[in-house]
Amino acid sequence: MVRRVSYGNVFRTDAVVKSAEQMTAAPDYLQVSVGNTITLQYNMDKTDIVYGLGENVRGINKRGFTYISNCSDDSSHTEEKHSLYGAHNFIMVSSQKKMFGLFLDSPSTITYDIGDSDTDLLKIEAADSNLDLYIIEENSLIEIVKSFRELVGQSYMAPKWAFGYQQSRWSYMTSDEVREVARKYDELKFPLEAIYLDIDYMEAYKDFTINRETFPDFEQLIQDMKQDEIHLVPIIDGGVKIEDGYKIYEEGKQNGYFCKREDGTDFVAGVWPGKCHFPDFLNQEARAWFGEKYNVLLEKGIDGFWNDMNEPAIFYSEEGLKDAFSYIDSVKGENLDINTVFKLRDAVNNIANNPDDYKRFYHNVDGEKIRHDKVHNLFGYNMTRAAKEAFEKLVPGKRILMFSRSSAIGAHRYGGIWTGDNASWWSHLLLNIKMMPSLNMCGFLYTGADIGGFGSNITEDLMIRWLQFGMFTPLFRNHAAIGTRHQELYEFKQKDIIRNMLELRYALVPYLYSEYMKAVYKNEMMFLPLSFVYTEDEYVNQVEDQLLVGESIMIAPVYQQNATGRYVYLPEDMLCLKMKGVSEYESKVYEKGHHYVEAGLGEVLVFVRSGHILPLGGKADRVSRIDYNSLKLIGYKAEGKGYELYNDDGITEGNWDEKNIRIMK
Ligand code: MIG
Repeated sequence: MVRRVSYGNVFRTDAVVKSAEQMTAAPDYLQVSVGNTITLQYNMDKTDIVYGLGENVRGINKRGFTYISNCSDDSSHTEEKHSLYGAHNFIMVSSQKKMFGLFLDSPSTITYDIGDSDTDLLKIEAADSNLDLYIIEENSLIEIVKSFRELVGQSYMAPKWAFGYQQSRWSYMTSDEVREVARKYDELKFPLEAIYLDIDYMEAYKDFTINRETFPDFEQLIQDMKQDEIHLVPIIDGGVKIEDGYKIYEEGKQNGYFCKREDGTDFVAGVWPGKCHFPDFLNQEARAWFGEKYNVLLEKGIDGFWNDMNEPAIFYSEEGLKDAFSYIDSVKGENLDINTVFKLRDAVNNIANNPDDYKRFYHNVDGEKIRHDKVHNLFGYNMTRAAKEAFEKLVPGKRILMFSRSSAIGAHRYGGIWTGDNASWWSHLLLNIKMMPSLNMCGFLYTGADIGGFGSNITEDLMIRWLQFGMFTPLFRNHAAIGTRHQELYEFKQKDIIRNMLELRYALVPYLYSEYMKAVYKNEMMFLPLSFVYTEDEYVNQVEDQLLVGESIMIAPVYQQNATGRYVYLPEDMLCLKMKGVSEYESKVYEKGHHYVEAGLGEVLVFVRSGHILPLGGKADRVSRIDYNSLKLIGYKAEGKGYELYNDDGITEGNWDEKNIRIMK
């Protein structure tokens, strides 16, 4: 049951697509106080577990820290950070007495102090006192998630090809470099589905332009790649360069589509191209206008995009720069002591992503002028929406790959997300594992991290272990930052292991795509914590490094340097597949309980659940080349049981159709 309590005059985020029963007050177990802010408090028992909050640091059980919904461009995802790129305000409490979910529908900054200041208290504070609070009560966590997801609407549906392996780097600088990546993958018979174009394909970082010096044959490149069934996926940034004669700039200025200062002039922010304006994505007309621009690339044959810098990231504002320079001038020639030297450093450091800048510009929402900081968390969401709404007009019925860096709940209907600038650290592989179920709870199903890590230098063992987890995530993209060691898979020595892992991914696609599509249609999760399913088993509450992927399997990734195996907890007897490759694996039954399971560098552990079947394909180097007629079924205690395999053409947007289900026995 979903009920709603409204406080004040709520800004329409369009996160919710369904009505809910209206109540005048929140249930007794929540203490609510309303002033300039709204505070909700809940007294937790020692054993209460708190789930949700989507894209965030730390574990699956969020208890024991403070998380803040405030979309941030922060490329250092360390444990002490309170905010990443998304604002995912869905939280669930699971206690022995009671189980409930809350969705705070508000664009405001919201702080979740989950037993941080006081171990027994859950304290949620919304910085703005206008809020729609949804209370969701069901008999299980899975049902709470389902009710919540019905409330916010069906998740974005990615094309099937986007389940292939994708290679990215900031940046492949020229057309030749792109061709070389494709050639090297083909030479080694490494499967590959897409190559990414980061900011350098553009002319001077201007959205919807092509650098003709470095990509003179852009159109031919797309066609040649298409011949080889490789998709090119260009990046689109949130800021539009100020430059006379640049069409997007001229049109935006003329029509008043950019965010404005209080005095009505267009707000200026420094981003990649230097001085930029921000399209007013909260304005319907501006959204339609910007969205239509994707056609420049669609027309050339592009069918996938990633939206970046849409928190929005601001390197500096004109106002911020002025303040910084005037401070620098004021201390110039001084004998700088400990205080002044720190102030000087801060003056420079604070010009980027400064919260003051978010108070310096305004949106025009249906004629109403709204200061950005009040609706900050909706910017990336509405950039993605701009694209998706345009795709619906430009290429009706066709699925286009779209994922974003910044997001809020609501955006899950328009695109996927990637989890931003992680690093080549073992701890970030573990973070990737732990984040997946939380993202799924919030409706982000087409999602994944930069495999191998974005920042820092990769090592070979970390790359292989990361592939072994990433092979289960819908977005399976290797991406790295400029200046870091190259991590295209042909750079590594153990090529047979790597090829086997890529082939294994393609063999898993029939199952993964099936589970993904069912999760989309049925508002379910694809990645589940064990505790959501094995509800009678108390120990599983502590297991955060193993996950259920779909209905048939449990995975237990190795995420430690030099490890040649790991401890695994089995909540029931399962069949362990130790997979070296598509047809090379040992299988062994493990009983319920704790086990140490060996897994050498080339081996992936997949556990088939009792009463379930895992369908496995053969080798394929493109998604379209997967042979669905020769799927092998691996079952455990599954006599008389079947697996419902979902499959469709992978490119048409549609509705649930029983014809797409095949029972595999
Ligand atoms: O400030 O486009 O998260 O994936 O490679 C960095 C360059 C801007 C941040 C993205 C990253 C991308 C990078 N971008």
